[in-house]
Amino acid sequence: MIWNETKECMSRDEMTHLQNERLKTMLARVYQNVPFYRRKMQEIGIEPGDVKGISDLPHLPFTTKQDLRDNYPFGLFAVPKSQVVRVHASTGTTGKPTVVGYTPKDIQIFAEVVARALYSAGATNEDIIQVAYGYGLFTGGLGLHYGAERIGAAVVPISGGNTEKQVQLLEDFGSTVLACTPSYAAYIAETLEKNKIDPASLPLRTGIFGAEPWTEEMRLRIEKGLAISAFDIYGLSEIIGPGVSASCSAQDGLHIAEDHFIPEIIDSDTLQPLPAGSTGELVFTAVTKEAMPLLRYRTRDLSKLNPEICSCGRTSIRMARVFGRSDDMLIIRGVNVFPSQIEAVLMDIPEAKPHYMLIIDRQGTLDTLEIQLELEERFFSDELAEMEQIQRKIQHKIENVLGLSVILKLVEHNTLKRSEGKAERVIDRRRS
Ligand code: DLL
Repeated sequence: MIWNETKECMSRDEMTHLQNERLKTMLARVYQNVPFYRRKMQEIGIEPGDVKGISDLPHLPFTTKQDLRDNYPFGLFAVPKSQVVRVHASTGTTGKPTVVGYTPKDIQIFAEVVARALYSAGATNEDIIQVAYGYGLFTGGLGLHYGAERIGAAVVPISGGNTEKQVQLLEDFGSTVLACTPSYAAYIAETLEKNKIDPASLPLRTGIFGAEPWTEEMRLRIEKGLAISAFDIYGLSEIIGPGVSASCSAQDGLHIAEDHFIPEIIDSDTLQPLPAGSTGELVFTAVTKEAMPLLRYRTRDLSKLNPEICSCGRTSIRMARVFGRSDDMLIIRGVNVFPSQIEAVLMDIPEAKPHYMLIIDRQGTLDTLEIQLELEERFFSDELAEMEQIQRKIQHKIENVLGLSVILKLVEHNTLKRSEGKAERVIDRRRS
């Protein structure tokens, strides 16, 4: 089902025309209203009138998270504060949070793009959507909330946490759609199992998960654990929040709402645009946002773009599942690994639970990677020999795929911290 066929199924020519017009309007607005952008454009001698359309994007300046911090809190707003009706912020681990603002029209666009994502996951006004993303400064809760209301579904705004209550409402209210992070979905699935509730007996049928990297292997795990179909939703506060893109029934990439957010893939080192199909850093230009339109925002997220028309009927460009951020890459004894590569191996091992931690340390001059992994209880044994055998088997598999020796610690059930929001699975002791 397609929420907005006019916009999601445009011909490429129509889409390019729309993007060209919207980009020109946006540039004129930011040049006029945001001193930061006027200065940046003056520095390179470009005026809005010089830009003919999206083919000129590579000549325009980037925006980075640091630019948002330097203009904290409201310095990049393109409208007077009287027109701003909401702010969100991403906490970030270091430094000041990044703040984003919305006008009433921005809130409408936000609801529209999340509505598209929900439809794309098969949700309709018949559904009861349990929103277990955090509500608050984080965009997940309110973003999904407004999108769910837009399609006319019944929203259960439970927010994140309180897992026993989540399970109770899944049973009592018969929620049909669950929206939360994939790591929290895995925790909810485990709680069902603990409470001896057969997921297939629940009305729950669909999940819309995102806000953190996850793998296809994890998606299959969650589908099984909750007896649902699971879909990927991507977004970031700086661009709008969730709904920048979402996967569809084809399960082959995420359709970008490119009438609002124009994507590019660049090489993070040379900053040059890469052709479709190459892996690199995602960059978005938010052309319709009123309060805080960003020009060529560098997301640090790694993906690739696929312009082929999808079997679902949407013509919008697709991005591959984000497998990590450029700053997530671990360099261990000279080998580059992304946590998601490790997850893919672990989730392919039947004995492994979807709960693991990666601990990187340095012994002398040597980096070490310790993987702590919980085992399915039925595989846990008092027999040392049996445990050693499982341990060797898993370790061998990981080392084979990663080309890196690791320390594998099989830990007892419930040892590792469960995630109720964005999972934190990496501790890098080399940095402390
Ligand atoms: O996480 C918005 C969101 C809420 C998306 C709910 C999906 C669902 P931020 O807190 O600003 O916003 O974090 C944005 O999270 O740059 C990615 O690194 C990561 N991320 C978001 N969605 C995905 C996803 C929200 N589906 C940052 N897959 C982004 C992988 C994701 N990473």
